[in-house]
Amino acid sequence: MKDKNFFITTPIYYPSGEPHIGHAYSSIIADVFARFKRNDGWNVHFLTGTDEHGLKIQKAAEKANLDPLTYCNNISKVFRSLSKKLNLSNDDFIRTTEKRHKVSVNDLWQRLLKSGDIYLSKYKGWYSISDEAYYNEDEIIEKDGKKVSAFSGSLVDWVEEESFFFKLSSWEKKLLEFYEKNKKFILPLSRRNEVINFVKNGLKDLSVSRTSFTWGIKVPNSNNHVIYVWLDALTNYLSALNYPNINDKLYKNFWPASLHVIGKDILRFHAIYWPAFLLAAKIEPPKRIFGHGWILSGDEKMSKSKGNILNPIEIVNNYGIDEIRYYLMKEVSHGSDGNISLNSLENCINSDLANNYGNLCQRVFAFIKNNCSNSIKKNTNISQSDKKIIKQTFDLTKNLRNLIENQDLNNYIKSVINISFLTNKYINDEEPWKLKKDNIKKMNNILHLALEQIAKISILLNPIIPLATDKVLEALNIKSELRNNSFLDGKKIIPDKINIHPLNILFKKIN
Ligand code: ME8
Repeated sequence: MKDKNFFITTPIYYPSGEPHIGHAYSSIIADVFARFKRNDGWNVHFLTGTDEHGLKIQKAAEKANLDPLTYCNNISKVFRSLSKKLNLSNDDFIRTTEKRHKVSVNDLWQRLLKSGDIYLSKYKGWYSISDEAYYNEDEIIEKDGKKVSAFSGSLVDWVEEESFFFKLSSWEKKLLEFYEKNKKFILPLSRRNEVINFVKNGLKDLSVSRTSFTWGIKVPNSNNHVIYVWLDALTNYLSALNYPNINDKLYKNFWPASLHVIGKDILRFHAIYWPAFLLAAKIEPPKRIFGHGWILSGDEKMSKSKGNILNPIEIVNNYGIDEIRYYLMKEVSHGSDGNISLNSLENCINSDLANNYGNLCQRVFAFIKNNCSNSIKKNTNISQSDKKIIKQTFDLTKNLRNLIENQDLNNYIKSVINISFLTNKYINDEEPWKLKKDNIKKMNNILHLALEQIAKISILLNPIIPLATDKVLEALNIKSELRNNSFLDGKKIIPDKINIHPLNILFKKIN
């Protein structure tokens, strides 16, 4: 069933230095969507990888005194191990130095040549090695006597060289029609407007090959040109599905991609160049580009060149992976930029994870262990306050799929953590500990409902904090194949009589 297939990607990372928290942020967002979709019964293919060609990498290799491939072999491994450290559930990790990728880029190039969209000329203009991007004259400013991109602040060099060009200018109208027809191709909407305005201002043809260095995929039938690293890199999304073999199962099931998660700094490449290349090659463009904001340190984007990097591995080692995943997904507003700090990370762990969700699980499991020998049986009488919390939970869950559909993770998490808050309040109000002597039936009902609530919250938080929620679902004796979102369609999760296992502390409070 083609409709139930979901292909989601992260950007492929430049292995030009150590990974930082911005990389982790892009990856975790994509991982949360991948996990939610799996829990929602979709056949998911989740891709990440490394972007290994171009001048930026060639220079980084020279600096490290290594040939580019050895250099990339080393650093690509670091990114691969980061994906483990972040508990990413990726199905594949692609490297642009792999053969499957080169075959794919070659084929795309030939198609663009055949369709008449590529011609040979000369490039004269600005280029930023750090962004691997060409900039127009009106996008350049002077800072401390140096020419930099007004957009990114990166240094630019003047370049004059023979180059193949892609006829981007001829795709202007068709791109605008495409955006109009696919209103949610770019989210959030502020980014969509940004892109549309840029295109309306006029597109120039794009230089898609370089001759002043060699580290890249060679232009077919040309000795001295290598393919522009962005045309090369974007194609990874096709290579991983075994394009150009369009009869391959992966390609058939998963192209067009459902969602490319990217940072706003690489929006132009994904939302303008990529659909233009694909339309020209007569390949269907992806369905959605989601451009998240930047993680800031002070007021600046965190990046290697600015030297203000938080190391994700250190943070994971100090605080735990679920903790950092939850914090980044809840507190950094996904559409806009967000400041992060260890102080607000600690506050978030304490208030939401330790005091709210963690406490809810702990108190209910401990009470059932101490008073009911780990076993609870529901009976039919249901009280007004039971009805109330069931209704509140239903109201908070009915829009969750829609929030995920629109990449609104912040509000998704707020709704789910609110259910946990309301469940804690329900227990406080119902005071099951007072019913131990006289009304064991009612006490059992309250605890049963509390467990059902915990199961729901745990399944809904599972994409964000997989380790902790798996422990809870395990302790609830819920088989892994039943840990899915079908309760959103009205299915019950736990049986009327349930035996549970003791649960250890999930989140330690930070003092
Ligand atoms: O752009 N805050 O790779 P990259 C949030 N190779 N996100 C950030 C960030 C920050 N401070 N810093 C970086 C590339 N990112 C290309 C991608 S895809 C065909 C090629 C995000 O390693 C950035 O926005 O420079 C991007 O989404 C990702 O990290 C990879 O950045």
